[in-house]
Amino acid sequence: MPDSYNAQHIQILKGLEHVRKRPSMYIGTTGSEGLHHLVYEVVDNSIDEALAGHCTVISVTIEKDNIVTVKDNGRGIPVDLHPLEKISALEVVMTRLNAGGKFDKKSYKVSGGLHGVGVSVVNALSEICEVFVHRDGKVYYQKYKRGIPVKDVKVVGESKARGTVTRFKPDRTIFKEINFSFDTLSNRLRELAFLNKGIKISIADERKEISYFSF
Ligand code: 0RA
Repeated sequence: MPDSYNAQHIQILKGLEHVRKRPSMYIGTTGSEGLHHLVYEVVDNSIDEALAGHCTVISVTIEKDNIVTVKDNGRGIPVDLHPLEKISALEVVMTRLNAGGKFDKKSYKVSGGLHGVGVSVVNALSEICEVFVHRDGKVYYQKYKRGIPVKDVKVVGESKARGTVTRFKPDRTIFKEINFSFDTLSNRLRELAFLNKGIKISIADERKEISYFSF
């Protein structure tokens, strides 16, 4: 159904465009708070997976150039092809507003205080975003520029592990500054670790010599 695919595709582009035009509607500010909110949004998805009983470890790494990687050992975002739309569920989650990580959101949002706007908003506000899904013995991968997939989801390797790795670089044309604060992020993650006992949460800062915390 190429027509409906096109209609769907246009809706997705419109959604991403709206996020980029009115970012504060989705993340509050384009200052430091909004910037850090991107990380919380991604981490929240992993916490949801932990609350569903499938994830025990979450790690956050601030890489050089203010690229953030969030890794969890959950089931991995589903990658199966949508029967009608013929695109991967991963692509749907990453590009469609409100698709979120979970299809039933209400029961999961316990991890605290955020709008829960979904990872597609983070994707739309990132210059580059990449997702690696370890599932069914394989590593699935997709890359996005400003929220738009560069290619279809593809298998890039084999893996015995399970989980999701989301790596993103905030778009400096959207944010006033893209410098992440290790203190701000580690304080928030410490709180999340306290609120969600049983999940191992850690943060590393590769911009400096060595800064690493585990909660
Ligand atoms: C939807 C369904 C399933 C897992 C997830 C979403 C999921 C999302 C995120 C986001 C970050 N980490 C995540 N881990 C899992 C369950 C799929 C299944 O039934 O196997």
